[in-house]
Amino acid sequence: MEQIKGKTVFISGASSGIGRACAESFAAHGARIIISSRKISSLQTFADELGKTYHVEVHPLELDVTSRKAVQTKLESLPPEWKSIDILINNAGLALGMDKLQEGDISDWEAMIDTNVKGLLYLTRTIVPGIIERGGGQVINIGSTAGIAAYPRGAVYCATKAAVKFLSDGLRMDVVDQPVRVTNIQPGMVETNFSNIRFKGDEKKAASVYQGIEALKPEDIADIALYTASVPGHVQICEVTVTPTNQATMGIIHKTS
Ligand code: 8X3
Repeated sequence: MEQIKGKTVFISGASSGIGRACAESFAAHGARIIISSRKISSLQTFADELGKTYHVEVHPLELDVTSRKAVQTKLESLPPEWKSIDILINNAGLALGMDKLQEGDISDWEAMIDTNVKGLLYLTRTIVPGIIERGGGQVINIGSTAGIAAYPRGAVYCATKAAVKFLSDGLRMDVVDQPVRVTNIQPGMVETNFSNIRFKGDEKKAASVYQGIEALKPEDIADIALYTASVPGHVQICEVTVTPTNQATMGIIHKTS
């Protein structure tokens, strides 16, 4: 198995949900972690907790991935001991609104495209050349089952996740002659603040998404990310699609209530 211990892992959107769970699981296996998020306040406390619990180094980085300039300058100005990133986890992403396309809020679309697609691209473009130069590593993108098939009132979100799938596939082709693995993890329903953000704080609506079904937990996705990074170096897990047992597709969900 590949050694996680001592690897430097960069995680975007690490202050909550899947990103936070990935930080925990990689730290628990001895990785050094750069946790990045727009909100530095919660990151600092989380960094301290991780460092204390797992005795690993953690570097919190305030970063808005939608800003091309910020991605470039903040990555360039990382302290030297944090510059050699081995694993990039492109997790930052969001859904906003559930409107018919013809009635959609254009600023919601822009926020999703800027974060889920452009943010992922900016980080990939900035970090992958160094990964290649240093002799290899891995990019783990957090896609979605929404990237496999569209669903009503989700066209733009689904399109951004389809972009994540094709950017993963394309990058895998472009680094095929390098020891760089590219993995796209496509989760179905995961209980995080995803729906709360999508429904802009309407907690009732958000809670109803997960009522009557045992949704995936962020830790389930983090376990998979860790597994894909732990398999031997000659093994590339290209894509993982994972849903709760009672979810077959976005539209086919068995709920008990
Ligand atoms: C989240 C999955 O089905 O809510 O990426 O769009 S879904």
